[in-house]
Amino acid sequence: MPDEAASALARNDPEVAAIVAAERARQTETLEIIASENYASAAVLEATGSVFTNKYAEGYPGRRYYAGNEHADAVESLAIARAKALFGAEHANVQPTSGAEANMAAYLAFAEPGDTILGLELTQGGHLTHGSPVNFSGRLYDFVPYSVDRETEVVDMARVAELAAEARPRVIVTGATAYPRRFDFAAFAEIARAVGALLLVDMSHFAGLVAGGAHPSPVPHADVVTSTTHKTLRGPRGAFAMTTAEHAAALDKAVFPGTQGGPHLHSIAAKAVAFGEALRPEFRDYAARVTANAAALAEALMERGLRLVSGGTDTHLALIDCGALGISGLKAQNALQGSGIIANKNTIPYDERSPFVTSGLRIGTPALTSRGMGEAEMGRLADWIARVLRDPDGEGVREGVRREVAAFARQWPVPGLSDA
Ligand code: DSN
Repeated sequence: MPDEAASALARNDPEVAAIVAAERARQTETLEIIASENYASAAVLEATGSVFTNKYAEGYPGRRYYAGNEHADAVESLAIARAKALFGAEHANVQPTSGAEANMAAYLAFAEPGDTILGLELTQGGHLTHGSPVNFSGRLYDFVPYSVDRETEVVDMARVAELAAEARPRVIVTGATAYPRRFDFAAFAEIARAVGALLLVDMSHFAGLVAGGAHPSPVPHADVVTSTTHKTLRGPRGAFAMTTAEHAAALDKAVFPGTQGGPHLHSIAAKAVAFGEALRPEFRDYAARVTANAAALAEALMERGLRLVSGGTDTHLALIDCGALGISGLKAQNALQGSGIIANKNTIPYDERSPFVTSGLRIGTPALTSRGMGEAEMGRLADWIARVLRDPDGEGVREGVRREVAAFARQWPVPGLSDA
C-alpha cells in the first residue's frame, strides 16, 4: 500500500491501521510456506487500492449497464488481452472474483443441475468446488470422485477412464489444491473426448508455473481453464477463466449475469498488472526457481527421514506425511507456527484422521521464492521443519527455531512491503 494511503488509514482509523501494521510485521517476520499464498508486488497492491474501487460496470467492455466506463473498458480490455497473450488462449474472462466463482460459472456454462461431473476426491487433494458434498458443486451436480493409486499416490488414469466410461459425465475436472504431481492433460482430454465430456482444468495452484514455462499448459487440451490470480501467479486476490472461441459466449454469460453482478474493477486493474508482470522474462526465472526450490526442499526433507506423499514433487508444493512421525497435521501446523514457520495441515490420500486434524502438512515455495530465497535456504528450512516435527512438544526446540527463523526472515525483503 502506498505510504499516502497508509497514513490516511492511520489518521482515519488507527484501530484498523494498527491491525494492518501487525499483519505486515507478521508477513515480514515469519517464513510463509502455505502453498497457495504469495506476495503481490507493490504495483499490484497499488492497483488493488486504486479508484476503480468506486466504479460499477456490470456488463463487458463496450456493453455496460452503467455510464462512465471508458476507463473501466480500457483496463478490463487490457487485462483480457494480457491473459490471452500470457496463456495463448482464444478467450479470457477476467471478472470472476474467486476460484470458487470461476468454477461455479464454468459448471453453469457447460452443465445442467443434476448432470454428472468427475472430480478429484477432496481428501486426496481436490478442491471444495470439485464436488464436495458440503459445497454448491456437490449439492447441485452429481459428482463422481476419482482417486490416486494407494501405492504411488498419483492419479490412476486407468481408473479415471473406467469411471468416465461408466458414469458418462458431462464434464471432467482436473486440478487440485494439494497434489504434488503434474496432471496429464492430454490423457484427460482423450478420456473426455471418448465419452463426450468437456474438460475443465482448474489451474489455480500452478497457473504461475504455466505462465513462466515451468509446467505444461492445460490450455491446448482443455475446453475451459479456470484459475485464481493470487497463488503462484502472484497477482491480486481474484480469478479468471479461459476458453475457446466456440464457448466464449457461454462462459461470459455464465460469469455475468449468471453468477456475478458488478465486476471488481480494482481487482481487474491489478490482474492486468499481474499478467503484465508475468509476461516479463524475469517471471520465467521466478517460475523455474519456485519448482527448483520445491524439489530441493522435498529432497532435503526426505534426506532427514520425512516421508512425502508420492515421494516428492514436480510442482511448487509437497505434502509431508506427519502420521509417519506419529503426529497429526494439526499438531505439526501448530508446532511450526510457534516457530515462525507458517504452513497448513492437509489430508493425505486415504487419511484416517478427520479433515480438521489430518495426517498431512502441505508446504510450498512460491512466497519464499518471491523473497529471493534459493536452494541453499531450502536446506536451512528443511532443518528447522525436521527439528520441530521430530519434537513438536519441545518448547526449547520451538523457541530456538523461532529465534533463528525471525533473525533469518528479517534478512529477506518482502515484495510489496519492503519495496513499496
Ligand atoms: N484455499 C485454497 C488453497 O489453499 O489451496 C484453495 O481454495
